[in-house]
Amino acid sequence: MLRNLFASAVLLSLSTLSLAHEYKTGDLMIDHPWARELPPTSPTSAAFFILHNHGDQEDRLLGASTPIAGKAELHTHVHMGEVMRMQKIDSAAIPPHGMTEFVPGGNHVMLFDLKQPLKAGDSFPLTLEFEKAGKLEVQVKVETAPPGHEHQGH
Ligand SMILES: [Cu+2]
Repeated sequence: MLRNLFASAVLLSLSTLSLAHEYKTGDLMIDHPWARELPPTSPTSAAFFILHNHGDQEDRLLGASTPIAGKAELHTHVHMGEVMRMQKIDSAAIPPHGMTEFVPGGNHVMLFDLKQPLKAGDSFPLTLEFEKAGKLEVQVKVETAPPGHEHQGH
């Protein structure tokens, strides 16, 4: 019974798409959360967005969670000699009157143990937790290519 309730709650949030694809909480604005479509066999994916801070104080993204993945971690890419490797980070600062980008080849929210394939056109809920602004649920759109970004990093 609880399982069914949980499943329909997820389906419901999948079908409620907002038109303006940005979210606000306190002084923060979360612009265009998206994830790349991957083959159904892929057990992991990543979510991206741009965090704007319109306030006078730094805030920090502390973590993320989503019902479609077993685990979500904040990651960044670091240069290890010639190669780029992913590394888990504890938090990401968003400077006052500045922004922090989560983009392919840089910071991202890593999604492990996906419970459903990510298909272009779908969306899924992702809860972001900020040090000052608190928790906020956003809808992540699944897309085939980064929006407006031709440069895909490495
Ligand atoms: Cu990663």
